[in-house]
Amino acid sequence: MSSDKSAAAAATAVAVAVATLPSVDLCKGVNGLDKVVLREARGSSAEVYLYGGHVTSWKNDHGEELLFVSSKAIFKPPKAIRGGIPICFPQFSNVGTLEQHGFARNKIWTIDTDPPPLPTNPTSKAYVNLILKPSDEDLKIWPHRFEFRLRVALGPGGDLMLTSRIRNTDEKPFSFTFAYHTYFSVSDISEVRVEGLETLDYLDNLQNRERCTEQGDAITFEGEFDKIYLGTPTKIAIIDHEKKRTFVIRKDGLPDAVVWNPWDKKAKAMADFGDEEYKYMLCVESAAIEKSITLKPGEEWKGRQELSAVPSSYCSGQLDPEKVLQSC
Ligand code: TA6
Repeated sequence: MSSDKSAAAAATAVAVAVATLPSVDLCKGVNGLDKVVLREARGSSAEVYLYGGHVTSWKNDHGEELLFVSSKAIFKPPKAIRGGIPICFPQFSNVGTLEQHGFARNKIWTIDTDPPPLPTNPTSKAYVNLILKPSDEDLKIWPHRFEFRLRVALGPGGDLMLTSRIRNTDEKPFSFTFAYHTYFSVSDISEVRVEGLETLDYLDNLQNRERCTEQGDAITFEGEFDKIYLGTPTKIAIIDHEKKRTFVIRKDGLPDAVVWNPWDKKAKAMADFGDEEYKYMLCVESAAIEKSITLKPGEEWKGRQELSAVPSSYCSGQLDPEKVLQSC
């Protein structure tokens, strides 16, 4: 085929591809695990593995990766994928008798072809619905029947929305704790500030969950950090000065927020995490931990998180996340 013809064919292929954006593609990922790729017309994208209902990539319309996934992450059940957005359910951390962070993050989810309607942002066409139900094996570990519906959606502006709906399909009530354990990619952890958690009470995971009160300034990082902030505002901002980027987290039905960085020693102790990688990630997790959620038979809970990445020309001096939000 002459070069003119092949150039024409390539152009047509792109035109067709662009014409079919936004798009949702089911394909094979690492180790042949099924994943869904969401693409938006302006170029942003996201990837969700059916293994764990786990978002492993969120890119802006410049193709820049906004989430951290370790170069040593293991994409092989039953090990949870190190990075992206693991889902902690029905238990956060070791707050209970189950395995750390519960079992949802190491189960194979399925595509939900007929989900009940969910009032969403009509402009978001790039989304996928996943569902998790307990197997007989799971019921031996956690004897409660449930339906966990997860919608992952990419907005036209590149925002990433995760909406969880958990329904009690059993004959008796059950309680759970929950977190979107989001790993944000940052340029240099010592150059990052978190806004919106000032003066709040928190449980310090490094001090036997002792209850303390945060000081009045933005949070910065100079060592291992592992705190559960209680009753936070619905908006939190992560300001990455070096990248002139602000992540804005909006959350609903998730009163708490966990902030975690393992720093050097913990980093070395984790086999699926690079020794220096603690410098390039920060977990800020929308969560429901302090008060567990109890569902009676037939009841449903909803927990939603919306992530935006905005240029933060307003960072310096403009430390009020509200102003940052108004500006984006
Ligand atoms: O969310 C913070 C935390 O509970 C930390 O205490 C640390 O254990 C982290 O999660 C990672 O947990 P994982 O089980 O994924 O190694």
